[in-house]
Amino acid sequence: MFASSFRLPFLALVIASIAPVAHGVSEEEKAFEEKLAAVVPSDAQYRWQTNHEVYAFIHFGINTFTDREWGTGKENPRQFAPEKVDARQWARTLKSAGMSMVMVTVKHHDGFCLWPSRYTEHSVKNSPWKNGQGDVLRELVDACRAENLAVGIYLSPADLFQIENEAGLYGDESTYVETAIPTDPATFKTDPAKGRPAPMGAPTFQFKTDSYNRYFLNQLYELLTEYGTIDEIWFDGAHPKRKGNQQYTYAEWYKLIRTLQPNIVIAIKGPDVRWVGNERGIARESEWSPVGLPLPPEAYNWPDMTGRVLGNRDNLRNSKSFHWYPAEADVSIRPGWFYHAKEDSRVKSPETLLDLYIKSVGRNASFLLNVPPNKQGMLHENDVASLKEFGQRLRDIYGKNLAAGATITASSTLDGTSAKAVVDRKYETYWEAAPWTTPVTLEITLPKTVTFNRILLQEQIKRGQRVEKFSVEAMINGNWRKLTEATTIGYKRILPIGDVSAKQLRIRFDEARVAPTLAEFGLHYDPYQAPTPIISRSPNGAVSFGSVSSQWTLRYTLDGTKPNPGSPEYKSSISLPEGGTVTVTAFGKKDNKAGPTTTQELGYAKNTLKITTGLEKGGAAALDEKSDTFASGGDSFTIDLGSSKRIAGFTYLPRQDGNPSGIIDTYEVYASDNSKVGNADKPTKAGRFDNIENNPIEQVVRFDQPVQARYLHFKANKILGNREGITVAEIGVLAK
Ligand code: FUL
Repeated sequence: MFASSFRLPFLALVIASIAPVAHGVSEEEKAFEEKLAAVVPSDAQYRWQTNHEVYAFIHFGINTFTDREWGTGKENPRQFAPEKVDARQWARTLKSAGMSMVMVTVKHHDGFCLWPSRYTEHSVKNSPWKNGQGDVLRELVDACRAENLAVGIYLSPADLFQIENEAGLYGDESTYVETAIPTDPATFKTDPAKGRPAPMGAPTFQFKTDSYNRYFLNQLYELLTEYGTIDEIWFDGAHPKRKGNQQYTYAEWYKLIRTLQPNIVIAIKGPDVRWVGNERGIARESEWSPVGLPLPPEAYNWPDMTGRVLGNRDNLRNSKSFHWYPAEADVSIRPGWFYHAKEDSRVKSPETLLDLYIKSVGRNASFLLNVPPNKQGMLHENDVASLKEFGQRLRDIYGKNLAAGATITASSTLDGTSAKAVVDRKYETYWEAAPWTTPVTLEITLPKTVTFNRILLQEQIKRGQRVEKFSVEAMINGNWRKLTEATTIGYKRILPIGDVSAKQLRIRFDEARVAPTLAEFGLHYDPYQAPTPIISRSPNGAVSFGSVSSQWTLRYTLDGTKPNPGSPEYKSSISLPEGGTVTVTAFGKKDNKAGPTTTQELGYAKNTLKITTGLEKGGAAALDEKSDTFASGGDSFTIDLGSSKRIAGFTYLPRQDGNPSGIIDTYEVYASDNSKVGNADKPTKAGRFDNIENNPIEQVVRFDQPVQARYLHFKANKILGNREGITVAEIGVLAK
């Protein structure tokens, strides 16, 4: 089964010996490189990076019960009604997936609190769960301590309850006054300078602040003084709604947080951990932890950094200051962040999770994987099964280093460091080349020939992040062959390649800031690689499944159930003019073991639909079954089905190029036999695509009941950005 030699499409023979190149670096550039190499993590960041690679997000709250992604703030606490909250089951499962921390949404944008805060009635206190005596955070903290897991907290700065309710504090235009934290809840509004007794030994604070920030600071105080050590706090930047020009007094928040929990990291809207820039769990190919800022860090308010390139030399040249700002890649195990029963069959497979592990942890980011509990307050069995298998495979693949026992020689070594350090399994120790000696090579001779398909490298981040360009070669049949090349390493880099068998390897560092450094080198083998089936469809309705290798069979169903080894085998494209729910699973030919599954809801064949009004620019692109093209224009559009047909709902794929402009946020849809919408018509469906800006996935909307109509009229009441009108990558009309 193991390939005896190397197979990659882009084989390149590399010159067998490397001639030393004079390093013509100007003094000015040297000084710049030294400055960049000196950007290093704080103690808290170092602790976080070295302890937390894969960890969990738990999105749980009112939305779990209303089946939404973003709430409204107008919910009733009585809607929070889990049958039980089995935090022990969450913690055990997450532990089995190899996770080290659990971060829970104690307050999401809707404002409902999962702990009994003294400063609001909009919390578990007034829910039927445990007759108002429960505290989700307490249960989670206890469960995590029992499983030796760290705890993180997501506290949403946006707060719809405080916006919508009459006595709400958010945007109430109150004045900034002397405030004691913790404030006496009885005099919160009348005498905020009056404090309440602090828990034993806890510091107290004096701030000058308005009522919403007072509320927020007091909640932070409760969370950071009553639940033991908290490792990470997460401030999201999203704002479903704004009011009264409410500002956040970040400097006060950070001061309170750092004083109460000196080892914590402040993530996203904070200086310690950077949002990777998407909600797909994927870091950049070149992910730099040192970034440049236009202001000194103390004066900065940490906007999202979503650019394709961050932190390379040219990007940093004009920066006012430099800052260690490592990336965290977040994604949900399901399409949404909160639990929705309809997504039970769309749980990411262990293969997909392993792939995301490489694209996050293996690209110098951490992997924050969301697993949402259901209405029972439990993790669903599909999520549990996938997580357990993921954890098992992580241990199998990365638990053992096939490069152990190797002999290493370096072409240049800084005094006091040693090439041996890269296989000593101690992250603290490292090898480093002498300054300005690139290209530098590390030659690795293994005790015996091994087969591998994952190459792992780690820089010692106390030395900053330095490597800018490197390649890995193997001696194959007497010649050095390049296996792969990349730019950054950072805390960890994993490079996936095809199977290679070799005994001698060479890492060639071509470019680095001052000098390359390496703490660990590993070779690993992933025997599980299974293809994730890709569903594609042509405009005439023919459906085909891609991504099969000869070792896998694809089997499918059309009724929403999971394929089994008896389901029909895919041989050639299937004609589905009316669409339906298509589910495909890859099965290993040898053992019939199920691999990843993909599922998609398809509507009428796109060539039976026509855009008759709106989307003036490239209207056909909305119906071309290509996700990378999009149509745009206007604030409404009409689809003609040709004749009156059954319509069960629609699908909307927002533009996929990373630019949110024109994405529909709030809509009305009218199904009608008239080619125009009349004034008296009522929408068949109206709503908001929650969180579509950050997570622009396909939206599937079903009508309350199927209708019979020839036209579907879409009206956007709110779109994101606003330069080119509505944008639509794909629109579909569901028959079933
Ligand atoms: C986003 C939020 O708006 C989502 O609801 C979710 O919490 C995600 C992790 O962050 O920006």
